[in-house]
Amino acid sequence: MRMTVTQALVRFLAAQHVERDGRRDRFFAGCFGIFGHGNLSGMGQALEQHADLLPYHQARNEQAMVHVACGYARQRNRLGTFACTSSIGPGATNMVTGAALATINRLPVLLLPGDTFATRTPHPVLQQLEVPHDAGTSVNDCFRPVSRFFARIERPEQLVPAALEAMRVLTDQADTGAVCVALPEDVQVEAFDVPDGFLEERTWTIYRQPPAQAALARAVELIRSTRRPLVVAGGGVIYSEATAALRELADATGIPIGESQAGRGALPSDHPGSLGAIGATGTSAANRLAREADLVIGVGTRWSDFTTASKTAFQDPGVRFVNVNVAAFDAAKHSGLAVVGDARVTLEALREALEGWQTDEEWTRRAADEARAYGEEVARLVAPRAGGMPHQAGVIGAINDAAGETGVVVCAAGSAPGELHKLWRARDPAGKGYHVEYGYSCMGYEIPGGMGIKLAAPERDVFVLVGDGSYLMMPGELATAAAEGIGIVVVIVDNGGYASIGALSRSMGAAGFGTHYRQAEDGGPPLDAADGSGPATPLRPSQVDLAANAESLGVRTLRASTLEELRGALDEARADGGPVAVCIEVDRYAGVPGYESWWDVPVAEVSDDGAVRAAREGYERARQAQRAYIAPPGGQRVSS
Ligand SMILES: Cc1ncc(C[n+]2csc(CCOP(=O)(O)OP(=O)(O)O)c2C)c(N)n1
Ligand SMILES: [Mg+2]
Repeated sequence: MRMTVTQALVRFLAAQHVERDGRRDRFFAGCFGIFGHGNLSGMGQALEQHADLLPYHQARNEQAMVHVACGYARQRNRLGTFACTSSIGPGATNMVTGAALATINRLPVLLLPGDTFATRTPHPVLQQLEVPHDAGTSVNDCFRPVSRFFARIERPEQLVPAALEAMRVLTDQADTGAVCVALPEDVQVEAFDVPDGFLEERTWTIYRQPPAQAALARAVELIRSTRRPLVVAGGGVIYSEATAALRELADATGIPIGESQAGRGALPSDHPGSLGAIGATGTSAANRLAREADLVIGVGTRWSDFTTASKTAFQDPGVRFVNVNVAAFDAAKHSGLAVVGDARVTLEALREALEGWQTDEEWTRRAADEARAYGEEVARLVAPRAGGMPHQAGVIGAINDAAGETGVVVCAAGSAPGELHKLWRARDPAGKGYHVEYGYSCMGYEIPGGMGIKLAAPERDVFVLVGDGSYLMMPGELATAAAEGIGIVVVIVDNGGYASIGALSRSMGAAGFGTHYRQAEDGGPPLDAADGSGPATPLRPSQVDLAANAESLGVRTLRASTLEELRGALDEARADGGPVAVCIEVDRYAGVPGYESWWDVPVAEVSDDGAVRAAREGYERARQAQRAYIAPPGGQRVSS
């Protein structure tokens, strides 16, 4: 049949399905887009013509629409996503940040930026980058390093292989991430004879890859030979729907479980083997056991520096790693014994092979004792404080209660991700109640990410926890939530700027330089007191009214000044059904402490400032604990 490239593409997208464990669903829930001359007459025309096949949603910012797709994809365990169409130039490059986020977090999103004319006849067109030495380069080449597959459709026929390749990558659990198919504006509207079969319904089956028997056998042998094994659960456990298998392994063997940011909630917090967060933002329970573990079994984790506390978390001189991962790239990290396979199948196989074996009783008991003690610490931290402003930990406690068993909390950057990692009590057995984007930790992800989650799981309450800094980076998508009636609850926490970076700055011997929104009363730079107790000099009142801002975007807005008012506002917001913003000011200086952990951020080696020199000394001391984890998996003790 003869149709334009974009008409064929829209019909193709509507016909794609994905299947796992016998469950089959459409892969694309719809297409988000913002139109300009680079996609209006192509993608825009096709989406209008086929509105019944692929629903179109208008976004307010191209970066945000990629975040919506990511939030959706993560909530659906990567079994669905949105396509995103943009014009050429700035509309396209606005999506580059979203693409990086998707690829780093291994979340499938399909990006369809417009591109300059394939014929090059009218060049240079509006918004075109001219590269004197390379006629084939456009701004869309920025997508190459942040995409798992990139194609530019320079002839209509190229659509067919490119679309099929795009689908293979999007549905490949090891390879998935951003896929970019750049569409020159002239090619978008060109007609061609679409080959038979291209538009037929197609199902991409995700098979659960079993581990190699020999690798499994070695892993079992290694586990049996150790006394203090520890599992670190990553996002892969949740994506693979392996939370029940993880729990069964923990029950059968007594091996305790720590969790990365993406893996948080893989085991409910009330399980005796649940150590909760591990690493730089880890709990005392997880970090104490990590320090002594002689075998670390990473499941579906990519071992970011936060998870390993910059390679200081595991201190046993002979510590070894087993990495269960569907991606060989991650399975090989830390010179681990690579067990390449699906998390669920592999965890089930491990449990079977370890039948009757249990880890050292004393180790399991210690884990349970530490976990219980830390649970008491959490209750203390989230409890309201006497007098003064509310603290963010209290806000987290209130959201945790409002979320109950099935609500979802969403966050990405600032001080809240670390506090959530430490404080959240995970209750959903499938691990879908905790959604902190910490691969890219992208300010501005929170609101559109939350919208994507709500679109994927309308039956769940979605609580977006966003700092004032992150809010100001991307408030505009609230207008989309209002227009489309996407009922998220957005809790805006105002602490006068970048509290997290301010605290980091103080730890470097600086004084929160460049992290305040408010100005100092004396006209000098707004700085913190060295001990972190407050500002160095009084600050002027804030000129920004975030609640008024949210309200102006068409969202019902509630103001809370105490934790009790916040709890009431959260109940009211949940009952509302539409999007609601809840604003609360909190004490910028009341953070949750770290628990025997470290994060490698380098300090100036020379400085005139004594505080910086002292910070450097502390840094050099802390760095002594850093390890390489490079000993061969079957080899001798790790020396450094
Ligand atoms: C897009 C982007 N720019 C910069 C950063 C670095 N950064 C991390 S947290 C942060 C401040 C966040 O401020 P806010 O949302 O108010 O949270 P708070 O630190 O106050 O808790 C900054 C600038 C980032 N993560 N993302
Ligand atoms: Mg802030």
